[in-house]
Amino acid sequence: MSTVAKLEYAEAQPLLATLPEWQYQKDRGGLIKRDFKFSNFIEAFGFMSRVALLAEKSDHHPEWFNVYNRVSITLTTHDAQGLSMRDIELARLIDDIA
Ligand code: H2B
Repeated sequence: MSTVAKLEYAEAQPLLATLPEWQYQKDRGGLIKRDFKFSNFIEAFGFMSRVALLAEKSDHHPEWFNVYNRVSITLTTHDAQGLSMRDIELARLIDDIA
């Protein structure tokens, strides 16, 4: 099992300031969430497909919930039991796609 450094809130804060669309929650050691709304299911699923390819490439995977045109994404690192740089990096890539 790989070891990934957990970001404490104080370390995460300046990084989170660069991701204003993401909400930090201290649950499960730290996580970030963002909600998306698209015009229809195909748009939402297309977005999810693009995120899935990036996630697989970096071996870091989102937790998400989709209903029709809405997608809610939670990013946290199980291997770190909280937020890590992997979540920050994936959030940036997701923002670029959205
Ligand atoms: N995704 C997320 N979000 N957190 C992890 O700790 C994680 C992951 N670990 N994707 C990866 C896969 C790990 O399980 C594999 C074995 O590299």
